[in-house]
Amino acid sequence: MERREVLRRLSVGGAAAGASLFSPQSSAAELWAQGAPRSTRGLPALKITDIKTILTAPNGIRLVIVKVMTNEPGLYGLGCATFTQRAYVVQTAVEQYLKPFLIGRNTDEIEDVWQSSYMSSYWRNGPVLFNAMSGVDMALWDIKGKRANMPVYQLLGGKCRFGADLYAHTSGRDFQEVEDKARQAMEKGYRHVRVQVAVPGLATYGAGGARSNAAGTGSAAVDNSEAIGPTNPKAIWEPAAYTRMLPKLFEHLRTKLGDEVELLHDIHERVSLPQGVALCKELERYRPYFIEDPFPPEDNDHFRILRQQCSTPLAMGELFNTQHEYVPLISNRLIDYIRIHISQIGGLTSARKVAALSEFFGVKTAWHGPGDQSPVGHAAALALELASYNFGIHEGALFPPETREVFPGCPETKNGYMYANEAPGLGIDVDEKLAAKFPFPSGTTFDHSWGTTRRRDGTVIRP
Ligand code: GCO
Ligand code: MG
Repeated sequence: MERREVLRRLSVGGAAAGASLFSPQSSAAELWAQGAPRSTRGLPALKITDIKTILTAPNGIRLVIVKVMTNEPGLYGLGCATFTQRAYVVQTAVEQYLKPFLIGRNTDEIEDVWQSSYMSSYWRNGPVLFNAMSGVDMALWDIKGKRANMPVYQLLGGKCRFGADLYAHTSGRDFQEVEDKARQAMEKGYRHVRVQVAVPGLATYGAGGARSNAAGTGSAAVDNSEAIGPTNPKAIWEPAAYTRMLPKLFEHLRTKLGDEVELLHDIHERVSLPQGVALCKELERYRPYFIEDPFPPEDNDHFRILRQQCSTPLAMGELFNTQHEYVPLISNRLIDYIRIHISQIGGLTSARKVAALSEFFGVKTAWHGPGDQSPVGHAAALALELASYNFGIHEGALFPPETREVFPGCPETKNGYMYANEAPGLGIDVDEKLAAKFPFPSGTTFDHSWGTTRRRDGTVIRP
């Protein structure tokens, strides 16, 4: 189309703005202001009037929820900004920095709110700032969905599956206990189970020890009365015994449970490069659905070496913040599942781009969804999963009764699937009065079991 014709059509659309519209003298700001009314045609203009955080721990886990209020009475959005180990810093980032910057902004402009928030500090992204932005971002998608009277998955392209396959968490002190728990999950309809087993005498991730809950979310109450340090670690970890034991667990489970069930495992970045390669090679014959986080993000280049050695499917990403970390792994086809934490990378606006990019490189989504992702975050992940062709699996966190009461509209789980509840927006609410009845655990600002796992010689290691 001719430039003159474009300008003519735009001028007709914006007749109210007068003859000066798009004149060569107009500043970018004027053009922007003149364009705004057209973008909300048919709907009243909606502005952000307030933003706040709701801190609650119905399950003993420190959740941070962001609530974005608008000038339409009763219309607000919710997002998840949870970062359990630094929750109060996220609260400050939302309330002291994003709130004053965003009040008065048009709620429709989700992409622009994201980009301008991103550029509102010279040093960008990272934990805390991105958690805060994720919370606001999800809340704006929630508002847009409510405004359109549609579930968010509709705005993202509409359903391409009826529900999201879930994996159950199972863990045990020994092989038998893991097998029993896996069977229980399978009886409930799960087709995928994550299996973690304790290594005697060691603080094994996900199976008791340093953090004793199954999801390893760090919510276990910790006694901080004595000084923890190199000579008095809270938990000991040595990888050798674990790398010898894990293939035996898979052998046991394949023999007892058969071939049909999909088995998953999280290494939690606790082995060296040669150990990770050897382990993934050995596990290949048991056909795991995926092996997660063999290495930390700091060692991203290890994946190139591992990838050449075996066909074991690899999942990676819950610790990533920014595209510098994950784009090379995706575009070089070095992983099979991207496990980014949506409440960590900037919300749905970032995640939908990651999902689209991943599809073109044969990488599926397996968004991080442990107990320290709030149900609001799970609802956001689910919306994207229902609309993404390259969805792989949803990490199945259980929502205990207290959590369900605090968050009416929690996604439903049945037969190993998670279902959207079909309400407009993210479909989930928060009962603020009830949330206030579950304050953060008192004593410390986070569980000091983090940062206290050590080798036998006292060297501190990753959790
Ligand atoms: C997982 C994760 C979690 C993390 C936790 C950290 O795969 O579910 O590894 O269990 O350890 O989210 O706070
Ligand atoms: Mg993990």
